[in-house]
Amino acid sequence: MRRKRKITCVVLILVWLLGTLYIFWDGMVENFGGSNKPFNLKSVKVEEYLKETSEQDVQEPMRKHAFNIVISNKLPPDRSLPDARSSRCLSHFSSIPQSLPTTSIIIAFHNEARSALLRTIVSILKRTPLELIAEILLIDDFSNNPQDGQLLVHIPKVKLVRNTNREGLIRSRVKGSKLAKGKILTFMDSHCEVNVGWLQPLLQRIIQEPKCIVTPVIDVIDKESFVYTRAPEILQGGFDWSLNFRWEEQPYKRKVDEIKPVKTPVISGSIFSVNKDWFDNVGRLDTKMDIWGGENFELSFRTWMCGGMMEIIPCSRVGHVNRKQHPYIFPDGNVNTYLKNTRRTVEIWMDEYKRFFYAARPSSRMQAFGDISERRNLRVKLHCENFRWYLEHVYPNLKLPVSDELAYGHIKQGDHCIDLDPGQLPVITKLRFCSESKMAQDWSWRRKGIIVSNGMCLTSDPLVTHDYVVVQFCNYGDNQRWYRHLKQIVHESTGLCIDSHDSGKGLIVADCDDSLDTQQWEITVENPA
Ligand code: LR7
Ligand code: MN
Repeated sequence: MRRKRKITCVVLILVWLLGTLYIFWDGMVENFGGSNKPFNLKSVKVEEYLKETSEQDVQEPMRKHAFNIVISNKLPPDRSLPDARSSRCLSHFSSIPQSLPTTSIIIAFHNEARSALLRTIVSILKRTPLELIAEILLIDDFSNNPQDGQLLVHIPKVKLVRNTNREGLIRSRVKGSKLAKGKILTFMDSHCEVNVGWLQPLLQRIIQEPKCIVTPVIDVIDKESFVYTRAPEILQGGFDWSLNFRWEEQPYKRKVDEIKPVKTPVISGSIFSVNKDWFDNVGRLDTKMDIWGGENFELSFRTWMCGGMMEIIPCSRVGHVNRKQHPYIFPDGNVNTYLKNTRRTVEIWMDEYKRFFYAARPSSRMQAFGDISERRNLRVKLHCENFRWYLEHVYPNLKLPVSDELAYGHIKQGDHCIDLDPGQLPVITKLRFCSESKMAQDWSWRRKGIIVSNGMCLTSDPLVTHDYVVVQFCNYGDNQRWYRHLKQIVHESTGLCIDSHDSGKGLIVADCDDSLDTQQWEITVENPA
């Protein structure tokens, strides 16, 4: 009997000790780099806000939100998270200067689960020094129930704007960016949980590099269990030629420093911080894109090509609920919308490399993508580099697809390109000012020797077309085969060279003479790897 009591006593003391230790440790971790004025959950009227879990939700917990709503509703809004950073971030953090700028945190949402949205906000208030938050700007993208946002406005820092129509995530974020008061903008999905000390490393990096768009490591909150799992910090964002986003190893082999910022060719898009002035200057997001998709590529290409950069900051971590389906309706259909947005990106930024996207997704050619002239003008105004520069300098490990092309793109002399007017075949080729958007100037030189634009072949036929270089239906005959000699383009059967000296009339073939400027041709991409 006495022995039993003694054991109970020891067990109780042990439990108490462990409990105290846990609370102490948890508090230490949570407050490290967190708010110096602890956030009080009582200021949020949680019970008023959270909805009862309905019988239908219990039956089909994944149906409404594509994540488990029953589990989400059960978790406390201020749940603790494991500190996912490398331990070396702690010493790094202690050297962060005191004066950091404030940020507006912009959260667009459409019919988000209340428990998930609330947890996003509470996690921010709990793990961020309040003086660094200018505001938490909620953009309600015309959710069915206006109260989803309205009931949150009494929470410290929270402001709400409600769209009067469904605008989609892209226009909603741009709207938020225009209203924002902070020097830095931080965009975030409505089902995230920020981790300890997440914000300071992002802000600090932007102070050092004002044109750098930064993202945290995006940890994974499981859509079924809501378990928080740390993601590896050494990965960069990449893509294949269908423009599917993927995580991949960094290209260099040397030992990676796990707390150093990682340059990334693209960002995933759900969470990022950016200097507001730079964001405004570089063209925010493409507001002609609808609902969801593609905007992270457009932003990434534009940022890199127009003088900025993008990095993943390993000491900053934010969890995001990854899911497989969209839980909301796309008024024009999700495939159409995704393809429209992606085609805009491709047509605005990818120059002659767009051929690889269309080869990977032939059906996308049928998708209308609207007017892109404003975005093209922006590209000119900002003196952006071309896509080839991007591939060489930012994403050298993206392999070009295997193809039978020896060269492709513009065939040019200075700023003039081989071009043609539509008309009855054969059509005489001309030299015109180069233009990225003219399909007729886009040539593909195949291994067989043919040079093709729009399915027509460059042809010289002394008997029929005299000296003129024309385009004709492809017949793969001798008259349609060419080879490269230095910078000249030589007609295989006659040994004559394409020459532009009579450029008013059109391009001709003439005796090859390497000293003539009118026979020197540059091609945008030669011998692709
Ligand atoms: O019409 C809409 N209006 C909105 O306000 C549609 C959506 N939204 C809101 C929505 O409530 C959410 O807060 O926009 C936010 C993003 O929508 P999600 O969560 O449905 O998108 P996602 O997580 O599948 O989206 C990824 O791709 C998007 C492309 O447009 C965005 O860039 C997301 O931020 C991005 N998330 C990730 O990249 C996570 C990592 C993926 C990997 C690998
Ligand atoms: Mn999301």
